[in-house]
Amino acid sequence: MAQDARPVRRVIVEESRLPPGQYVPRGRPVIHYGRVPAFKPDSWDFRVFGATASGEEHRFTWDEFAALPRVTRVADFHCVTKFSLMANEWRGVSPATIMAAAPPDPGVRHVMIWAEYGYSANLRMSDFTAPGTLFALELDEKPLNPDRGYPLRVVVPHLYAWKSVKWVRGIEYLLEDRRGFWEERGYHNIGDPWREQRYSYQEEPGDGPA
Ligand SMILES: Nc1nc2c(c(=O)[nH]1)N[C@H]1C(S)=C(S)[C@@H](COP(=O)(O)O)O[C@H]1N2
Ligand SMILES: [Mo]
Repeated sequence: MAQDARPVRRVIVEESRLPPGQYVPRGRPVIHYGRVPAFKPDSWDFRVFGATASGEEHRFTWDEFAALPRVTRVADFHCVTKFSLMANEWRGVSPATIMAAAPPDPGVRHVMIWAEYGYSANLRMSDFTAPGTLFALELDEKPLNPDRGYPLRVVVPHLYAWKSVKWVRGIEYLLEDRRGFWEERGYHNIGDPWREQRYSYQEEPGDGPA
């Protein structure tokens, strides 16, 4: 075990806070819509498409993606159904690394995260590039479990967890905002747990696509 990492982690745990209306459950719930997809490394790819700077799609194979530099982020995780998972140690690829390899057009303001089976979630560029946002390959020093998104998920700790897309296969740069899977089904377009932005009826002008 990496004993020297523990004191650092304990400090961060003490600083984590629970947003309004949330609770810490027993155990660590796993939730998603549909089945857990199989991972096939030979056909797996990660595509960056939509409004890229070059106009071309950029494709990473599994070997290419797995070789990208990784960083660690300790963060909490807030599901809109009100449980929170505190102090998860994620390790993975920073959005900045993806954007450097496949830059967006200067007009891009939003990103759609795409997963297996067509699950999706939209993010403002400012949320995508926020310091906590990560393409996670590991949780608590191990590869993700299949039901937590293996091999790759997004974590956006400062937004409700439906935006933390599991089994990610790509991103689409958007010149105009568009709703993802849950955002189309009554959930808030932004989803800030500190402001309890749970449902689309709470949206104010400017929070969502016209
Ligand atoms: N691809 C995909 N990602 C998903 C979901 C899903 O249904 N499909 N559910 C989201 C929701 S609502 C939550 S709360 C978290 C749950 O993550 P966990 O299973 O690791 O706790 O995953 C999110 N990511
Ligand atoms: Mo959720």
